[in-house]
Amino acid sequence: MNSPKFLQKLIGVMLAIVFLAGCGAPAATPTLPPTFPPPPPPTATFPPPTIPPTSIPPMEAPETPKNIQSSPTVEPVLPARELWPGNNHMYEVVYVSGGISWEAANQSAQARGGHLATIASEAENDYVFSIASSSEHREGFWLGGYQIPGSSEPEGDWVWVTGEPWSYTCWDVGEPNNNDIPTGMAEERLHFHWEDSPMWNDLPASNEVPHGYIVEYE
Ligand SMILES: [Ca+2]
Ligand SMILES: [Ca+2]
Repeated sequence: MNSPKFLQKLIGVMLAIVFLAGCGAPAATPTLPPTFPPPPPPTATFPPPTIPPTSIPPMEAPETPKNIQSSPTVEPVLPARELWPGNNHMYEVVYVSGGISWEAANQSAQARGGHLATIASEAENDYVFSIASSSEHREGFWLGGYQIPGSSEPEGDWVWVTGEPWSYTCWDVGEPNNNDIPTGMAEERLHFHWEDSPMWNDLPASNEVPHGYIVEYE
């Protein structure tokens, strides 16, 4: 019974069994965990928000600084005009922050209906100085005196813009000196030398250091 043929058949049957066992229905593919996390669910897309035009405030033009002006600031220092009982004239102090020349001040005073203040007496000088003075030691305000061209220097032929007599003077010590320091220019216009002094000085007509003038209304 244990012939080679029998053994061969036995081996063949066993191989067939093994073959069928290994080659039967394909084994189910093992479920492997995903290598990468699943993609996130698509996010909902929303249209860009729309803002009603009415909710957007209109662009406003930049505000112009009120304290910056292209021309000199002209403003009265005191209540518009003051009456001096000494002659019943009105006086007005006009402050020009950037300075002003005598010629410009003279024209401005006339445009206001008056003239640069003319001083006929010590009482008038004291009064006019009292309304124009301050504790600041700066060049004082223009007055209505000037020197006729070609006059003898430094004191010859000073006159008032009104033509009234040049009878009273209140020159500061050493003035008039007809010498603008440091330019050396001739001086032929009148002003209070300093804000804190009633004394006078002569200055060039083009000088713009005085920061105001005094108008007299008759
Ligand atoms: Ca002079
Ligand atoms: Ca002078």
